[in-house]
Amino acid sequence: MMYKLKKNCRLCSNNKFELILDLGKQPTSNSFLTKNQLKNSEKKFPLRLYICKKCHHLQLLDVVDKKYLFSNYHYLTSANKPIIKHFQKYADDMYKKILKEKEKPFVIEIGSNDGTLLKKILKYKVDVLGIEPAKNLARISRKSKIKTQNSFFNIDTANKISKMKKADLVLANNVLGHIDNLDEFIRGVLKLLKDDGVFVFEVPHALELIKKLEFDTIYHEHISYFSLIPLTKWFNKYNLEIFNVERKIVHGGTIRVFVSRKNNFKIMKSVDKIKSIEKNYGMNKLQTYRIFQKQIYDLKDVLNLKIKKLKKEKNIIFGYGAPAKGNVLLNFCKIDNKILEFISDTTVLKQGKYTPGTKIKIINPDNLPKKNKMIGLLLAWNYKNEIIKNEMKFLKNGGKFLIPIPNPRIISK
Ligand code: DWN
Repeated sequence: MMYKLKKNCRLCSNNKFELILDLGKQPTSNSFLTKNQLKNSEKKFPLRLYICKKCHHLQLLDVVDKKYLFSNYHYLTSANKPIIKHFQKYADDMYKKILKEKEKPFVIEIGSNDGTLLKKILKYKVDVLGIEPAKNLARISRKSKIKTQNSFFNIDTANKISKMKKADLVLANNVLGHIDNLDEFIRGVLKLLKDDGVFVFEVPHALELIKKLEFDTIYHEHISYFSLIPLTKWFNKYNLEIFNVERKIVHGGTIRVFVSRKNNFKIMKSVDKIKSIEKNYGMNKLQTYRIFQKQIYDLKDVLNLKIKKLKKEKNIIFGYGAPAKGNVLLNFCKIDNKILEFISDTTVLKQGKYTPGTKIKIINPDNLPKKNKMIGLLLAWNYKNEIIKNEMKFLKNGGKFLIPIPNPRIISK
């Protein structure tokens, strides 16, 4: 079964929703194509964001089978230098805040990707275990001497591991949003954790998505889009509480959430602070999302008009970065290989392949033609600052960037 329609909210089980944004039928955004696959027809699925009318949790109800999404995965944590830096600080922070005082601490990361974070935690002489469903990524992680179980995380995996050893710290970064059955997931985490263990996870913050119009981060892998208020009620059902939250700038704005069994830790001011920011922005008001929907359709029109004008002025427009989110934007705005000549990307796994739905060839940035009037549509806009710093020569030679989110605009030297 490749696809199913969910009927109940993943956090509160309510069955009343409001459709917030319909991005049309799209291919899954990490299904990059080989040259031979170009002639085949592509599987497309509805991509629609809903809000639960009871707890206001944002989620997809069109669920694509996780084996189809994750068994051979193109996203490599280590392909992005800014993320490697982010995970270095993350590892230092976990050691200082949670692991330093522990005797022989044990850390488990669910969705450990290529082991980038666990490799940095390992340096603190901490026992680590990765759980990663994608074969290609588990293989890379093991090469870095990270004990890695190649499987999806579920209650059976949790039972087997917890019989051997319980964890002081369970991590899950950009994973919770990918989980269809969150209740089974958290029951599994509870099995892994020592009584005073801590569950730390990082997820894109739904507030940033709505506020900064980050509609391209809505894709089939991302089933849930989290805010603190609905999460707090959900954790309460499991005798868990959020005792700290930190806002991070990566991936368009994420929250790092610290959870433990009730009364293990003093609840920090950061929790109420972020809840009030969510409330003040109207994250629990349907009107907020009706405005968001109109803003996205306006953004699409402005971007397409800008591109049309740039093409008319004989500019060469190419895609800069081939992130999963880039494919959502390209398919929703109908920007295909007739508009973008190619896309450059540093991920070797993606080079030589083609984007799903729009069939644009992905090239190594070293092969970017040195021509005048080159304009890079910055699909990897979440790394704008780092990329501009690295591409000063491109800008000095007259190159420009077209930043699509939150308002389409040109950046030049
Ligand atoms: O949730 C997820 C997020 C965390 O990462 C995953 N489901 C999938 C993935 O989403 P993404 O593909 O949108 O992630 P990135 O990290 O925004 O992708 C950036 C892309 O841009 C990569 O393919 C690498 C490329 N890149 C580049 O070509 N030049 C990145 C940088 C920094 C560069 O200088």
